[in-house]
Amino acid sequence: MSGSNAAPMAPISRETRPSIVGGDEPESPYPIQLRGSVTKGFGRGARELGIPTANLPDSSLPPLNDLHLTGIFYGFARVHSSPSTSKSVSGYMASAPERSQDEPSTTLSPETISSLPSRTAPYPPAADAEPPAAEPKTLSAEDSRVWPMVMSVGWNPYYKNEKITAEVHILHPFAHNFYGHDMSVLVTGYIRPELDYVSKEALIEDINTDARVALNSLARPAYAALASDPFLAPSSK
Ligand code: RBF
Ligand code: MG
Repeated sequence: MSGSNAAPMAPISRETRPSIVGGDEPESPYPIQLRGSVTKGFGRGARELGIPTANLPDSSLPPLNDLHLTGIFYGFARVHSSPSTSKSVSGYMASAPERSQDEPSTTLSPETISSLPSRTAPYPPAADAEPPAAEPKTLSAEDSRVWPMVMSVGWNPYYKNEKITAEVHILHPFAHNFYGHDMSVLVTGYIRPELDYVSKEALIEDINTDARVALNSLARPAYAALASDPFLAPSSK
């Protein structure tokens, strides 16, 4: 992935943004499969913006690096119910995990997708508000379902980061934080490049628009069907 920290400044008025992106069906190279153990980021998303993000480790990023495209993407994600068993990050998996027998397959209809709220914050509880559990935490059935997501890939020009990150904002209000859990992410399309902003409020507003655009875009049947893609099936771990 190449680029610089010089992102264009967002126009003052963003009222002209389209409410849906891409064609009626995902086109190559989408969908792109990412998988990794959720890492702790700056904690800035939840604390400062009210928009928590689950960060993917560097080892999960090769399929994105191949794209040579930074910016905001959309698709589906599942946080797997049990914490990652491996100490090292699991990274990108080329093949889908086995579907376990006892977990029901969850489907998301176009109607359900388009009626999901685009605002989910505040969630999950701040990590320091939840002391590390003695036993590994298992997520609830709701928290470990497939949900729509928006993902920011790049340098966060507004915050002038030095290192590229991939942060996933899942459109579901989680009951618990899920650091250390495996997350499968199916990227179905691109929304926009990263921009710099005159204010934090302007950035938040554009992220909320991204969420609305993602839900509208995912409600198209060919995209909604990907919520049941085997790659997103519950992990056998
Ligand atoms: N940061 C930016 O500096 N510019 C952006 O255009 C931008 N867009 C984002 C879009 C989405 C959907 C999300 C989840 C984050 C975005 N961010 C952007 C990153 C934001 O600054 C970051 O999540 C917080 O700084 C927490 O690390
Ligand atoms: Mg984060």
